[in-house]
Amino acid sequence: MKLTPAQVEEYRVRGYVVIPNLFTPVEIGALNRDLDAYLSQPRKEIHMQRRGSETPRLAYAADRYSEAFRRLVRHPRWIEPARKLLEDDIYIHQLRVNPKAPFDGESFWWHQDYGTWRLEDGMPTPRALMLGVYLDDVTAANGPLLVIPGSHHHGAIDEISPDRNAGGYTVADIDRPTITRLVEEHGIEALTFPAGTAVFINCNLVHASPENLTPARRTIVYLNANAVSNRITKPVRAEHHASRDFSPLVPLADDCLSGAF
Ligand SMILES: O=C(O)CCC(=O)C(=O)O
Repeated sequence: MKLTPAQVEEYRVRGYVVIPNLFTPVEIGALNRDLDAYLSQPRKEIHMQRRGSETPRLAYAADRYSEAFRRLVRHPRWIEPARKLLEDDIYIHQLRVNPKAPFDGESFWWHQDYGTWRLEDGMPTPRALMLGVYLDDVTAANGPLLVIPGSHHHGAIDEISPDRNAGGYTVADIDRPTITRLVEEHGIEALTFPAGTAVFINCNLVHASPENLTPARRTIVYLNANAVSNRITKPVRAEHHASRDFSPLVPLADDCLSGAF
């Protein structure tokens, strides 16, 4: 899969580009089957909504336990475009599933993912991206990803209060005056798309998401890729938050997720 010049330009200008139907229903089905099994396991990589809760908020490193996710990480349909956008070979800094739970899936405050990676992991520059792959239909009601288009042009924002109690990981929450200024300048868009959609997102794009008020799960998996020349300098967090495997991803065949395995 090759991005067109117009898609690359859209990513540069708006900070994200949406690729409809990047993955087929069969491929999404394979991922969802493994995800159900993974989420039912007691794993240290699965963070609950809050202490005492049994509702998963974020599940990291599904590729350690699932062949489908292992193949997704090595899928050529996203590796080629990600290499193009980052102008380098890439490795996975972090693989994170957000299975926003029916009725109970809570919100995420406005932040940049690079805010955390810079602060916690010593990632030198924002030559990293998030690929959001929609495993469910994402609607206005089930807690869609909200983005401030163009906000990545403001660079890494310093007006943050790192929330280190956000269930075992850190979210670099941005303050209200800054969000107000950014929204006045750029507006807000809700990224509502069907399952199978993928969105390449600049790691400095300011984003948030509201709670899921519906009876169905809203799952997005984020493949957070870093340029190999931009490896982290402060490898102190757990490996599932900040990988130490900096070897370039080698793509598998295009049918790796759709055939028998
Ligand atoms: O998937 C979502 O609802 C947003 C999650 C998010 O912003 C994050 O995990 O950084």
